[in-house]
Formats: sequence, structure tokens, C-alpha cells
Amino acid sequence: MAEPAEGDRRAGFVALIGAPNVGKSTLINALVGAKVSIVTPKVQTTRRLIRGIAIDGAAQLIFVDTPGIFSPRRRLDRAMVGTAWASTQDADVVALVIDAKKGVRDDDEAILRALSDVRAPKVLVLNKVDLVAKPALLKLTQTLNERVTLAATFMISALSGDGVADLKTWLAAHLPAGPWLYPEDQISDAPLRQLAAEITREKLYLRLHQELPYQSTVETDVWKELKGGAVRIEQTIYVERDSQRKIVLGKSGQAIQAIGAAARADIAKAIEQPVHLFLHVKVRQGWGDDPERYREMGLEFPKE
Ligand SMILES: Nc1nc2c(ncn2[C@@H]2O[C@H](COP(=O)(O)OP(=O)(O)OP(=O)(O)O)[C@@H](O)[C@H]2O)c(=O)[nH]1
Ligand SMILES: [Mg+2]
Repeated sequence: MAEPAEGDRRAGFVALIGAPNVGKSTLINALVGAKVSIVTPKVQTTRRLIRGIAIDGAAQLIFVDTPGIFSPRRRLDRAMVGTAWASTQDADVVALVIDAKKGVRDDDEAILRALSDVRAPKVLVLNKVDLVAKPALLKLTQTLNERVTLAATFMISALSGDGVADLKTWLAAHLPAGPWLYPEDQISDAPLRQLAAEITREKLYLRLHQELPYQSTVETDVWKELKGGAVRIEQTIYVERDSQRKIVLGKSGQAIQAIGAAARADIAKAIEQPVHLFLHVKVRQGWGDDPERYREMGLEFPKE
């Protein structure tokens, strides 16, 4: 394809916001065409802003995946919700993602109220339309368009990819004119060690239940390129209590082995290199109140 002339180029930021679990991370991966953000069936999977970059014609789109917005209780929740709203301030377009199957719930209501303070143009993205009959979608579109001023409405399935290309093309046409902000082959601005830690956290979320996923975090400590092209990665999984450490390890280490095997395979695929992954599990009581952990996660540390 011919390169678009410098003067024709567009570039800008599109923030994807919405309640937890509506499919924002699935959508950013579909828009970028690669896994830049982790996805699980559990709420509150995403904890930080994740930028994913795509080209559409003459436009470079920088999508910003955000933590789901809900009414926060813990310090970590407040940091997550704060960072999600902060993303709307630098956005050229804000895409409000709604789970079309679940419709407008309390968290969505609160988001709709707060959206009136956001200056950027807004588009509505009804996601998971593979689960819903058409008449219900039309009703939901109408209700939401009465509530907020929306530049456009899209009905998509981030999972199947239906409607995603149309959304991307519309967004590309509505970004400001200007030079591209990243090299054109770049799909993410996150360091690989961060992506690797996120992938391990995804496997933790998939394997463990109740409060444990929410009380754990993963950091990459060592990243060493080995002779022959493989990489040695060491990571620490922090939990709050010793009882949780035992669950993460599992009976004769079965749980941690399964988490490690799944994470290793995905990390190797993402970085296109063989991986030797070593996981450590440490109890760090009160890590949710430790500023250093927030720095690692790329979040502001809320004062309370
Ligand atoms: N059927 C269906 N499921 C979807 C679709 N998009 C996402 N999902 C599923 O919805 C669940 C949540 O997806 P995520 O992408 O993690 O949602 P999220 O909005 O990023 O969630 P948080 O990070 O917790 O705010 C996963 O099980 C996805 O597979 C869709 O279009 N159709
Ligand atoms: Mg997410």
C-alpha cells in the first residue's frame, strides 16, 4: 500500500471507557489486531491504562483501554477508576462501551451522569450484540441517545469482530489532522516486561476465584536474554496472606505450575521468543496500601 502523504495524515487518542466486564479489553485487542490487553470473564481485570496503536488509511489511532468504572471502595479501586476518568481528558474521542446484553446498570448510570463533564466527542459502542436480538438493540440505542449527546452509535461484537472495522474507520476519519505519533509498526507503548506480568495476572484470574485475584499483583523482576534467542523471565506474584500463597501454589505446586505453563506459552507467543519462566509467590501484607506497588502498576497513589 502506498504511504499516505505527510500532509494528509491524522492521529489521535480514542479512550475506551465503560463499566467493568463490558468488553473494553477484548475490543482494543480486536481494533489493534493483537493482544495488547488481558481479558478474563471476571470484573476488574484491567488495572491501568493500556495503549494500543493501529493504522487505518492515513490515520494512526491510539486506543486507550481503561479499568472498568464502578463505585470504588478500596484504595486500589479508587486509583483504577481515577485513571480511567483521567484518560478522557487527553482523548480526541471517547467511546462509551456498554454490554448490550446487560443494558444500562447502576455503574453505567453513574458513568452517563459524569460523561456530561467530558468535552471530547462521544460515541456509543454497544458490544456483545452476538448475544442480543435486534429490537432490544434499537431500544437501547434510543434510550442512550436521549441521555447523552452522541456523535455516532455502533453495534459490534468485539469477540467475533463484527462491526469492529466500521468503528475503526469512522474513528480514523474523526481524528485531528497531524503527524503520526508512533512508528507505524508499533502496536503498544508498554514495555514487554509489563505485558509479561499482565499475561501472568490473566492466568491467575482464570485459575483462582473469590477475592484472591483482586488481592494479588504480578511484577517482572528479571528479564535476561539468553544465548540462542530464548529469554529468562522471573516474576513475583504478591498476595496479602499466607493462606493465599498456599492456594496460589496449590497441592504439591499444581496450581502455580499450571499458571506458569499457561503464562509461559502466551508470553512466548506475544514476544515471539522461547521463554523460561520462573514464578515466585510472596506474601506482602497490605500491598494495596504500598505506594511502590502503584508505581509499578503505573497508577497514581490515592492519598486515602
Ligand atoms: N459474547 C461476547 N462476549 C464478549 C464480547 N466482548 C467481550 N466478551 C467477554 O466479556 C468478558 C469481559 O471481557 P473484557 O474484555 O475483559 O472486559 P473489560 O471491559 O475489559 O473488563 P474490565 O477490564 O474488568 O473492566 C470476557 O469473558 C470476554 O470474552 C462480545 O462481543 N461477545
Ligand atoms: Mg479490561
